[in-house]
Amino acid sequence: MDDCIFCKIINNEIPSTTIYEDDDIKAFFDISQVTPGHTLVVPKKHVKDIFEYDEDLAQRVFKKVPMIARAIKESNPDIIGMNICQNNGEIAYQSVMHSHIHLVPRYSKDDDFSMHWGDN
Ligand code: DGP
Repeated sequence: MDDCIFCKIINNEIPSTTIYEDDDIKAFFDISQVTPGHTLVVPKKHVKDIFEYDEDLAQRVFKKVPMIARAIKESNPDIIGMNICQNNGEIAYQSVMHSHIHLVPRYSKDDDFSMHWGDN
């Protein structure tokens, strides 16, 4: 998709801090870090939202999420939990119309960030 910012990141036309990549997905830091390490898992195939996945794509994308979540958690002993969320449709606050899964690490001292997922 020509005007899709995540397609451009996948094609390396726009830089990103990528923590994992394979044939099916790219995982990179969200530009607006809710907490440090906030990562987006993005299918390389352009699908708008959860309603456009077929079963094969869903299996190939979502099965990678636990592995990436573990890698993020293991990167910092202060990470003791994680919010995993996907917004689908403008009504659900999806702002980039290329499907993605948010992985938001939660820290033992999370009050320091004064961030509560869903407050904004
Ligand atoms: P959502 O609101 O669920 O559609 O989340 C979209 C996220 O995408 C939002 O948290 C900010 C992030 N984002 C938007 N543009 C860029 C970008 O150019 N680079 C990166 N890394 N993240 C972006």
